[in-house]
Amino acid sequence: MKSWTTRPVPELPGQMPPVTIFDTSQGGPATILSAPRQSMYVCGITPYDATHMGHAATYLAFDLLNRAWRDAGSQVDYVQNVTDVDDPLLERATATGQDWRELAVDQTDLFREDMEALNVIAPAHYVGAVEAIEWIVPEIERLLRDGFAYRVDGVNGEPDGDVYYDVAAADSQGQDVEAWELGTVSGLSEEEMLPLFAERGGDPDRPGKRGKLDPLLWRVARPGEPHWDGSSLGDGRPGWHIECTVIAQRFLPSPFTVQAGGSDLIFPHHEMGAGHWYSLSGEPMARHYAHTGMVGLDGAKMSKSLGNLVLVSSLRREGVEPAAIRLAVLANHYREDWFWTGQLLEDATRRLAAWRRALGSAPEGSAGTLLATVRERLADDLDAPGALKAIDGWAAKAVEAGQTASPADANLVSDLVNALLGVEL
Ligand code: 5CA
Ligand code: ZN
Repeated sequence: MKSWTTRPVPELPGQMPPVTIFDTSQGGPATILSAPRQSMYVCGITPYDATHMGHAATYLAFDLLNRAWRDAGSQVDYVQNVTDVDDPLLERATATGQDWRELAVDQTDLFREDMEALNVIAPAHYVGAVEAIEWIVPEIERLLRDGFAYRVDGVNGEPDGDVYYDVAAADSQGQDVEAWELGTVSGLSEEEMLPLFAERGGDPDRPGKRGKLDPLLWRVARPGEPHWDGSSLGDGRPGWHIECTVIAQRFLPSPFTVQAGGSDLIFPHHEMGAGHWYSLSGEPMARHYAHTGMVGLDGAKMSKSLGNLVLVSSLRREGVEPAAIRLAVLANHYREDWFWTGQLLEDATRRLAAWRRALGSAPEGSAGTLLATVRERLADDLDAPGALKAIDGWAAKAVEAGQTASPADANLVSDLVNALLGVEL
């Protein structure tokens, strides 16, 4: 599927130190080894509604990592999916009487526009679930052959043949530190997993399953549901976790550097994806697993199902400058859960104006120190709020200094804010 256009990223003198990031599977900070190539998969949208501030915050957080790696001189292999067929999308299309394909295309187009407006570096591979089905089918067949998956008979008029992942068969029970076992990514106990599994698309009580936490790999065709040729699996459509696993596997090395998304994806999505990957390859999926906090509005998680949304596209239509939206989001640390407010946007707009004003009186020799501080803040678990404060400090001093404008320093500050934070002054 087509990606979006990346705006030019200025080159800076010197380079970013190695980045430390909070790794969910390690339960603490981990330093990402420097390497000529880094690779990242960020779970993409399910396109049944427009991009809200929560989605934006997740993609902006990992855009900082992408920018940090590039500044460290690495090439970044970045892949993102679009879950362009799944239950919530089909349910929304049925409820509104729209064709599900049209809904997905419209919302994906809008997402690309939002990402471009927010100056998010585009993934090299932006891949839809539908276009990945032909790659997914043979992988599910392989899981069946290797004893990591099984077919379930239908009850109550349901068709036979849905395929599930056999968690117990795949769980290597600590035989090798690199191997996957249930809990490798999330660190959760089975008691903690069960309610999350049911809440987040799983079907713990489906009759015929071997284990309650076994996730769906292939759903055979039901009347009125879209379906594709599944070869020996029969017509149907893929489960959610195998979708991301196979797309990542197709375009990224094994293991790749960072598997990323919102904290709502830690379990079951990234847990099961890592299991699928290990069962298919005998290697860990990713070196690190990184997750953003949840953004809320008026006391609840912002979500399409609750309908409490602030949309990037609505703010843009109201004439809000995308750079201000970007700064409003970056004023929060990516791992925190936080609430969107109008105040955040007002503060960001003021901050943007203050930074722009300060460029006119950039003190001679001030930009190099600021560059080092911003790099140091971002290398420390993507501390964007700390980076913003450092730039505020610089701007306040510049305004105090008054007349001593240095165009070279102004240029470097403008370049570093653009290259590292994605904000054009
Ligand atoms: N298509 C799947 C991932 S494969 C999905 O979760 N789609 S989504 O549209 O629901 O979310 C897209 C991305 O935004 C995911 O990485 C998700 O973790 C993140 N996300 C969703 N809601 C929020 C929120 N309120 N705050 C922060 N991130 C969020
Ligand atoms: Zn995903």
